[in-house]
Amino acid sequence: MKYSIILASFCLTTFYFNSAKALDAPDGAGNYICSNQNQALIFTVRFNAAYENGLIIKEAKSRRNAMTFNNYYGNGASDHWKSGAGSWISEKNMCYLVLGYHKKDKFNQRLPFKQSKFRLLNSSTLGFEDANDNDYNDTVVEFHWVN
Ligand SMILES: [Ca+2]
Ligand SMILES: [Ca+2]
Repeated sequence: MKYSIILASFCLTTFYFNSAKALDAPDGAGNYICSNQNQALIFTVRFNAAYENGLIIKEAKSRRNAMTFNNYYGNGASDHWKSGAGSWISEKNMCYLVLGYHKKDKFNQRLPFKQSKFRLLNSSTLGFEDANDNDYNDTVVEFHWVN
């Protein structure tokens, strides 16, 4: 009994630290970004990819999809997606996770999405990679705080 409690707290602690690591940097250096009491965030998404790319902005706490973008929106991508390249303004006082996905093809309902690697290109730009050339420009999202 004692051991299972110790094991459970160990697992929870490990999980906490792993999640905390993934949710790096409250100042926006990472894919975890918060608006604040006075300022919303504006996200501007562009694509430079032949493969199907999707970008999902999730509310960090609820994991609810707040906004989704797809480079084949209106051109074959399923209508779960809300937009092609473009901008979206967040709520205030909310934290978001920005996640990129891609398929190894143009839109193709039979292929699964894979999560894309990302890199902070500068202090306000995240780039995602859908292949091996490591240009990290396949999906690019800029974010700024706005009043
Ligand atoms: Ca690339
Ligand atoms: Ca590219």
